[in-house]
Order: sequence, then C-alpha cells, then structure tokens
Amino acid sequence: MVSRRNFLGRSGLAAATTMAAAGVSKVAMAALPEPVIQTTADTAPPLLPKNGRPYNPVVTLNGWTLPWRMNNGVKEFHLVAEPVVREMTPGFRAHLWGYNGQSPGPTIEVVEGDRVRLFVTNRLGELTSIHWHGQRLPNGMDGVTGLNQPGIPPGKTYVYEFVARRPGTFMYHPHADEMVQMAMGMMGFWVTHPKAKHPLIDEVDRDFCFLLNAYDIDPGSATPKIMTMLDFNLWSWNSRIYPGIDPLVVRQNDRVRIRVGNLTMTNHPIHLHGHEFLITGTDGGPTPKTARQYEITADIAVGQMRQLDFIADEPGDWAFHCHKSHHTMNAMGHDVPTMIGVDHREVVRKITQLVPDYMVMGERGMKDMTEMEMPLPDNTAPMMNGFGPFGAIGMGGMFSVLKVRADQKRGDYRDPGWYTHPPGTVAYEWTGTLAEPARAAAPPVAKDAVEVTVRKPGGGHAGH
Ligand SMILES: [Cu+2]
Repeated sequence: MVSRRNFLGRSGLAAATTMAAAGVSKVAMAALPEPVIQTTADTAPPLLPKNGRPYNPVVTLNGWTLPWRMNNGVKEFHLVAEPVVREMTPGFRAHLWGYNGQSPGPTIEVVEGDRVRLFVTNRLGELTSIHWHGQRLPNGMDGVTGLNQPGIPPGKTYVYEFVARRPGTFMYHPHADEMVQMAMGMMGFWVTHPKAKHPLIDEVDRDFCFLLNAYDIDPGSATPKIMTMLDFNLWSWNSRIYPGIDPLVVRQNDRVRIRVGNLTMTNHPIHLHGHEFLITGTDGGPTPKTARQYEITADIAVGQMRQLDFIADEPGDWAFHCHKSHHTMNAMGHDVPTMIGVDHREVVRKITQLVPDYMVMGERGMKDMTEMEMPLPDNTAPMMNGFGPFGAIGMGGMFSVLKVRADQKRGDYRDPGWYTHPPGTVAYEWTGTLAEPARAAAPPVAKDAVEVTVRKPGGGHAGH
C-alpha cells in the first residue's frame, strides 16, 4: 500500500494518474486526507484500528481496508474513483474502473455510532456518485444521482457524512451510469462492527469478506464489454478468478465468519465443503437466532449480503465455490456443441488438410482442457487451471479453498500449502475382484444403433 505521493513517479501508471490528478485543484487537495492507493491484488493483513474504538478487523479476500484519519472525532476516508488495472489472475490483467488503485475498492471498516466523513474524488471521464448500500443515513447522503444529489463531475470531490447507525455487513457502489460503472468494477465492501457485545453478533476468530462480481472480457482483450446483460465469461470474487483467489486460511476450531455481497446480474449459490454454517446476518442486519438454520449452500441474490458463521473443526483443504458450474470456469466461448462421445475422425481428417493445427475438443468432456497446454491469445486467463496435490483441479472462476489447519498460528494468514492427509484417509483405487454391479435393466440395443468410440484429443484411443 502506498500513498498517492509515493505512488507518483514510481509506477507505470504514474503518468496517467498525474494527468487525472491535474483535474483536482491543489487547494482542494490540501484539505483532503491523502488518498491511499493499493498497487497489488494480494490479500492485505487485517488493518488493526490505530484509534477510535477497538474491534476485530476483517480480512478482505485479495483486497484491503482503507486507512482513515481522525479529525475532531470524525473518521475521514478518501475514496478516489478512477481507472485501474486489476490482475484478475496471474497472467491476466483487466482494465477496470475502481477506487484507490483497485477493483473492488478498499473495504471501509467502522464501529456502530462512528461519525464518518467520506471524500469522494472523481477521476473518471463521466459523472459518478456513491450509494452506501444498506446504511441508515440522511436522505441527501444516499448517493442516487439526480434523486439525492447532482452527479460528481469529473475532477471534483464531494463529501458524504453520516453516522454508522447499525452494525452489519454493507457495500458501496455508484448510482450514476451504474450499468456501466458496476460492469467496469466499481464497488466496495463496508463493515460496521458492533460498539459493544451484541446478543446476535458473536465474536469470531477469522472474519473474511468479498464481493461477487462478473465481467465479459473477450480472450486476448482487457476491457469489459459493458453492454453484456447475462452472458458474462468471468465470474469473480473481488475481481479475481481462481487460481487467482487466495485461500481462506483458518486454525482448526476457529470461529469463522464469511461475509459475501452480490453485485452481479444473477444469483450465486455459494457452497462450502466439510462444514455446516448458519446465516447469521443479511443486509437487513443480524438474523434472529430462532430464524437461523444450518446450511451448506447460501443462495445470494443480486444486491444481497449474507453473513455465514461456522466453527472450522474439520482439518483439510475444503472447496468453497459457487455451485453454478459455469461460474467455476474462466473465459471461454459458450457457443460450443456437446461433443461427448462423438467420433470425429473422418471430419478431423478433412479439416486438418485445411487447418493443420485443428484440435478436437470435448469428446470425453472438457476436463482435457486443463491438461492440454493450448496456446492462448496474450492476456487470456486459462479456462480452468488450478493445480492441487493430485493434479488439475479443473475449476476457475468463483472457487477457492478453505484451509483448516491444527498448526496454523493465531493471526497467521499465510498459505500453509496443501493439506497432508493422514495415512489411509484418501480415496484409493480398488484392485481386488469386483462383483457385477446392480444396474437397471437396459432396453435391447437397436440393430441400427451408432457405435461410439471415445478418443483422447490429439489422437490415440482413451482405452474405454
Ligand atoms: Cu455463481
């Protein structure tokens, strides 16, 4: 994390940001808290509060919390809306819009009852505003352009001020050209911690948060297609796609909270392996205890927040992902016919006479794609390329791993590597004799049935 002053002159982005900064006058900047800019997509350690009332800070997955300045008892933050370059996964950078150098913007963390003053500087080429999703606040601070305030013109700074009246899980996003601005990645998380012990908000050891977002970026390009309504090709958490999403590292028996907000155009059933969680809160606030039920999947609708609490008592590497299977894939075309079981040999022979490098895809399913080192256009995320201790994981997109370890030190968020399974606890190959398995009676095979031969792409039989 660097301040704007340090940032200028030592980054490739410096020239662009200097030009943009020229739009804000020196006098105006002098009264503003120095904007803090993040330049990496790493998960920052939780930001312990230096002043104000204490709380246990959150960990923003592949993100960070915005530092503040105390000014006569008011917590002052400075958000800068601007174009950013976001590394969505190693090898793939997207040209997005965000706040303070990143998309999503930094997490804002405050305490119930805090008076908050947020300076918002617009370094985009068009009007913007910020809506503080879920907050109780004066109507004129609600951020809907045209309804509650004029849009913030390019180069100008507006001030929002209100008291964080209720504790919980919130977010912020523009209400100005919002279809474009959210499709470009403008959003951020907001957590208001309770000011005292709260009967419905348990203390936890690990408190993670991230936003669900989605982009449509053609392979080989870097800018989202903002007119896309439903057919996105990158399903991300905090504008990162697996394997670019950091694991959620916890100690065995930690009380864990995961806060998730959805600013995509569809719902996401977020699914955790190995544990059951309680939904302890929504954007409406803490959920009454009598209304909580154990779940392993939380469907998070558009515009919703969900707060999931559980005890991480099962050691291991547990998958944690959106259960819509297309949402655990990275950029790909979806206009592909199903080829499972189709014998292409004759047509391939003809095509390769014209296109020598032609490759058959999907005869056995698409998993082969994770093993083939296919040449991709520059700046393209592989469709799915996470590798685990047993080979290709075969997922991308909205996927990560909850790593529960008995020997992780308190406060240590470093990736401990892959789980070492105790002997005899991994699924294994059966090599003894097998009885004929029971199966439903099949209808007799028709005389004119097509015999299907399954082959591995690139030639050779798969031996089925
Ligand atoms: Cu999803």
